[in-house]
Amino acid sequence: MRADVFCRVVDNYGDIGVCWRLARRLAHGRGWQVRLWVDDLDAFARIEPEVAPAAAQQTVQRIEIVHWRDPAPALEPGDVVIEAFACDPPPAFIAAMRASHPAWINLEYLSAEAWVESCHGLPSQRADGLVKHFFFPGFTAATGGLIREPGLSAERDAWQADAGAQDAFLTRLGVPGAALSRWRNQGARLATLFCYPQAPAADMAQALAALPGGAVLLVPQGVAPALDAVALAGLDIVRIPFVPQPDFDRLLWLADFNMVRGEDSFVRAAWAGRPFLWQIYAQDDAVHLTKLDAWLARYDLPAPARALMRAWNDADFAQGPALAAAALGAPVWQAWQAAARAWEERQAQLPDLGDTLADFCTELSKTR
Ligand code: TRH
Repeated sequence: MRADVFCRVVDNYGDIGVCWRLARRLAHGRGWQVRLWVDDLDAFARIEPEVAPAAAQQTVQRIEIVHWRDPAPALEPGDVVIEAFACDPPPAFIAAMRASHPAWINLEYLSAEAWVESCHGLPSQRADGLVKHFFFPGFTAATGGLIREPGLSAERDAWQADAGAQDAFLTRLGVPGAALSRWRNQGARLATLFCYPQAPAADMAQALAALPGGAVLLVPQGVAPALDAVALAGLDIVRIPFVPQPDFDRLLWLADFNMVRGEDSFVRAAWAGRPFLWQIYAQDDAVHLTKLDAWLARYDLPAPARALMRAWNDADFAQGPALAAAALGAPVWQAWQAAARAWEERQAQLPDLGDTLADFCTELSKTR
């Protein structure tokens, strides 16, 4: 199968993060010939350093990457066209699709809301004769599922068992020996922070510092700049570089506690099987809080952890430090760890989105 995947980087890294992961699943997992169209190669290069930002066309990890500019290069559509998040392929490309009639998918944003199940897979007939199908990621078997590579559990478990490799990795990221030793030998919690600017990061830093044993907090460059002015006795704040996606997974797998955001890092933190806080992407009219609650309703968390998750996404974090102290301290912490493992194990039973999407497209192609 030859697939064109279209990605417009609206903001941040999630759009390309999801598309790059999907492109690799289809190319490496299913042997598809994938062409990935991306409008912002600078953002792409931050999560995949093999990408050359100035190249009009290039091949990385057996995936053809096209810099999607205006006018778009005139290329023949493949068997499958996947547009991510309703990003609209170029008009000339759609005109060419009218001749070849590829399977056409709109990959939607992730949501735990119940209506997603009834919309997943629905066709939309266009006036020009083409049909677009809506494909929804999700948390149940009636959706497209979540991206999860087949070897993930084994790779993660081996990594989590290999303290030497973890230490070498953290040292390579610039984590000082003293911070490492604090985590390994003095009972400090190792946390990561990848959040939006409005996150109450300084308050959370206070809560981490107050933990028995304190904490080491790893923060990618540019994230939560206010932390640069924070100095607390119980907390080492360490700036780390942006890393390629596979290394970002390793980071999430080794930390005790991850604070993540958006869509892709949220799913990847869940796959770590460890407690995490999710900062959902804010939308107008607080629509995102409905989505957050829909997800919380599916995730059996101890009450203080649930309250902390809600507070982390609230404009008012007044109760946050007290909630963090309760959720990160014993015995809630142990219950949260167990809940994170249970959720991960349950979700791992569902098919991978790469497979469900590939199967869906293959079926559609038969009816072309
Ligand atoms: O960057 P995000 O906030 O992206 C978003 C936004 O919510 C966006 O509006 C929405 O359209 C999109 O998600 C789906 O957060 P997210 O989704 O977690 O994406 C970050 C990506 O960056 C993810 O693929 C992981 C990757 N990443 C690295 O590869 N290395 C790193 O060092 C870091 C910090 C992230």
